[in-house]
Amino acid sequence: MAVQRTFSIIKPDATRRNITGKIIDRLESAGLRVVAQKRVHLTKEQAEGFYAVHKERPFFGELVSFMISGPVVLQVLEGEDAVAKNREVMGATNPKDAAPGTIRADFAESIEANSVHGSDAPETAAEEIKFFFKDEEIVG
Ligand code: RTP
Ligand code: MG
Repeated sequence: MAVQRTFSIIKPDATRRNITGKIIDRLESAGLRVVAQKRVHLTKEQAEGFYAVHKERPFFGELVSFMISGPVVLQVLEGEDAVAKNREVMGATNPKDAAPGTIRADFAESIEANSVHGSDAPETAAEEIKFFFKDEEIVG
C-alpha cells in the first residue's frame, strides 16, 4: 500500500472541550502524520460548500450550523493507506455504533457532534484537501 493523504477536521464539539490534542494523539498513534494543520472558524459559505454533497439531506441545515458554532482544526494526514486507516480510527458516524477504542466511541457527543471528519475515498480526499489548503501549506 502506497503512502496516501487524507483530509481531517476536528469539529467544534472537540475544540469546545479542548480535546484536540487527545484526538491528534489517536491519529499519530495509528501511524498518521499531520502534514498540514490550521485552526479556523468556518464561514457559512465554506461549510455549505464543503458539505454540498449532503445539501438535500434533512440534517443539512443543522450540520452547517453545528460546523460554524465554533472553531475547527483542518488537517492533512499522511500515511500508508491513510484514508481507510483514518476512517478506522474515527469509528462509525453514530458514536452508539462506533467500535470501542475509536475516537467517536470515546469522544463524540452525538451522531452530529461526532468530533471528527475524515474523507471517505482517495478522490474525495484530494478534492477536500484542495478546498482548504494550498500545495505550499502541506509539508510532508
Ligand atoms: P464525516 O463526513 O463528517 O467524516 O462523517 P461520515 O462520513 O461518517 O458521515 P456522513 O454521512 O458523511 O455525514 C456527515 C456528517 O453529518 C452529520 N450527520 N448528522 N443528524 C443526522 O442524522 C446526521 N447524520 C450525519 C455528522 O456530523 C456526520 O459526520
Ligand atoms: Mg462523510
